[in-house]
Amino acid sequence: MGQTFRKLFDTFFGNQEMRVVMLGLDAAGKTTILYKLHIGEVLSTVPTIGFNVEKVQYKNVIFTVWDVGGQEKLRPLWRHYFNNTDGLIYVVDSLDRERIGKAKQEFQDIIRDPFMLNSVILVFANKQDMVKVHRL
Ligand SMILES: Nc1nc2c(ncn2[C@@H]2O[C@H](COP(=O)(O)OP(=O)(O)OP(=O)(O)O)[C@@H](O)[C@H]2O)c(=O)[nH]1
Ligand SMILES: [Mg+2]
Repeated sequence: MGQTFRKLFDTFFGNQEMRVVMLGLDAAGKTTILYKLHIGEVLSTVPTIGFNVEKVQYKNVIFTVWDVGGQEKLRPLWRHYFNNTDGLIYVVDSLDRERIGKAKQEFQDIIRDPFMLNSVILVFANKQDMVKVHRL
């Protein structure tokens, strides 16, 4: 009885874990977002070769967030991060009009992958501060 209750309690109130992968073209702002989520600050970044991974807790959910380098030569490696992914954050540089078609194509390739079919998706239109500056 005690154990059953414990299991029920964990299901509703215990920490849940979710694996999230953050993708997008190079310089979209993935690493900046990761560290803003993780430590609450905007750090200066360098292009990611490989990946960064951090745990971020929100209420009773612990998100393991994988931030993968977005340079063209690194994109074929993205698919190695798809298995067991609960969520995709796809980051787009809102100012990068020239590459919006490329960003769309890469996004479609990701969401068509069989490993991503059950993944929750967030498309994050980043650099909104600069969009406002450009409108002035
Ligand atoms: N103005 C502005 N600049 C941003 C924003 N987010 C990121 N940046 C800048 O954009 C540049 C690239 O940011 P990163 O976070 O390194 O980009 P990334 O997507 O991780 O790039 P890769 O690692 O190459 O895939 C940096 O100079 C950031 O400071 C934003 O919301 N507004
Ligand atoms: Mg990066």
